[in-house]
Amino acid sequence: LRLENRLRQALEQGEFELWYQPRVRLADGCICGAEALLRWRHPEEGWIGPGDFIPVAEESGLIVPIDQWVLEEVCRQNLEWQRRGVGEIPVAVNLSARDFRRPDFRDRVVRVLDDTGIDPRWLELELTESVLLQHTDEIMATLQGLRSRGVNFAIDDFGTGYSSLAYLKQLPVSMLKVDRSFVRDVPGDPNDEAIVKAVIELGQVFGLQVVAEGVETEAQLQFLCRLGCDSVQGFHFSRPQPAAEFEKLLRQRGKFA
Ligand code: G
Ligand code: G
Ligand code: MN
Ligand code: NA
Repeated sequence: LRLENRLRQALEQGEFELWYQPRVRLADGCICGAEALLRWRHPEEGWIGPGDFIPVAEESGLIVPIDQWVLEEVCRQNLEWQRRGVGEIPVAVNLSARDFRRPDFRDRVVRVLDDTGIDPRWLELELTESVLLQHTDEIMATLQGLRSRGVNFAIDDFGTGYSSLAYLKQLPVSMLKVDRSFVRDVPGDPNDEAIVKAVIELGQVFGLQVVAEGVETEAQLQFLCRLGCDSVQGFHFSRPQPAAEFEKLLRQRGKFA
């Protein structure tokens, strides 16, 4: 079976699962958010990560129904955590450029919000800079429409694409996520140190939260604290976890000391 057909079947048969990685606020060490990351539980091959199937899903357009499922599942799961008193945190969803280019994208997100009844402040949508390269007016209207409903946006992998400062000023985004390629060699690499510092300052100038990704060491953490980064994600705190494991983390270690 071609991968494309197999992916369609995987969606129909419920073989996708979301794992959650905490985002930790540096001011107090609390878990202040999570990012949902897609995994495929393949009956024969075991867990398959998004790197191995997202490109085909994007090419074929299947990413649209897959990400629709992701949005619904994230809202459902987050509401369940809220109802059971586990905690209230915003959960971020990764979206592809193709999602944003669909004319019905905004209506579909609004429908998920209305159907689940979740407060939109608990949903964050991650977009990459590639989203902004085409159909800028339409994309801007979509972002503004959802922002006016209370949905927050983050620019993912920030620094690796083509963000112009002119866009950044106009875009209704509230968060920049520093790509982990820039975090890997700090402290130490003077270029990466300068880039991370510049993104944090950019965030401060534009009133945007800055999240550093891929934090694996105490030295990276200290460096980011010193520069005034708002929050971090990375293996130093936690790998992405299945929902039940993430729930334990939220209950037991709502705080990383
Ligand atoms: O989980 P991992 O680090 O392997 O993710 C690799 C890439 O897959 C990341 O760039 C991430 O943005 C993307 N990705 C993960 N989950 C989803 C998803 O639900 N939808 C889309 N469109 N991309 C995702
Ligand atoms: O592009 P995006 O930022 O959505 O990618 C998230 C990916 O980064 C996920 O596949 C996740 O598993 C991975 N990731 C998260 N934290 C770390 C980390 O500390 N180190 C490395 N190498 N990868 C990480
Ligand atoms: Mn992401
Ligand atoms: Na990223």
